[in-house]
Amino acid sequence: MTGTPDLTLWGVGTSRTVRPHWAMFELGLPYKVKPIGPRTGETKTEEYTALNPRQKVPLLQDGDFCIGESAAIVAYLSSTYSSPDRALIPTAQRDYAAWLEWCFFIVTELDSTSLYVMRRHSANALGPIYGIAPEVVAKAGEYFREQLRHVEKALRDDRTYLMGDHFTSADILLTTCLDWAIAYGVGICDVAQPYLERIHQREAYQRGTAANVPLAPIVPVQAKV
Ligand SMILES: N[C@@H](CCC(=O)N[C@@H](CS)C(=O)NCC(=O)O)C(=O)O
Repeated sequence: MTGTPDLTLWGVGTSRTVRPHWAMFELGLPYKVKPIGPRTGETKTEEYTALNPRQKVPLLQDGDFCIGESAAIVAYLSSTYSSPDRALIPTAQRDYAAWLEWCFFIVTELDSTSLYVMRRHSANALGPIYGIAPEVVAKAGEYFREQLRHVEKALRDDRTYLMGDHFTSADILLTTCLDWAIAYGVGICDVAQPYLERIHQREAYQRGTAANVPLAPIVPVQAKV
């Protein structure tokens, strides 16, 4: 890749939007931010819908190319803009496959099937829209803890990062889920604590989370997310 990329990232304020912000800082990429928030109506405008018919954040524009889905954006940035000094993705074929396995595991088992289900059905989150269901919330929390055993096993081998000594974008996805779980009061496994502390000290994490803060508090104006 030659020249300075023309990157614009849409979306702030959620556990999904923080992922690409953080990846930008890990990769040392300059980018513009369109700080639109969820449930504000800003994802439903004509301009935004033309870019992202799914009307969700985050969304990345790289020149005339658009890509949505936080994990896909992070994977795209990792494969397009990693350099020998700053690489967020393994290159050896089997390491790449293992990285992919972690990424899918995190976004399906930890995010969509567990934490997002909790968010969807909690009285103090999206429950008023999708249905308040305390039993579902409790079961989803239990499921999260159960799935976390796989992470626990991986980190127990004295690994600095999920895949060993090398920080990859799978760590970005995992950390956002662990932060999210803590915010929801779901306990995380003991070995994840020092892991999280290590990651929280990364400058790119701190800058990415700062960049993800909305300019003004998000005021929901519509029903669906
Ligand atoms: N799987 C998607 C989920 C994106 C998503 O659901 N975004 C929500 C906020 S977390 C959204 O933009 N909802 C539309 C809206 O609220 O206007 C991803 O990881 O990017």
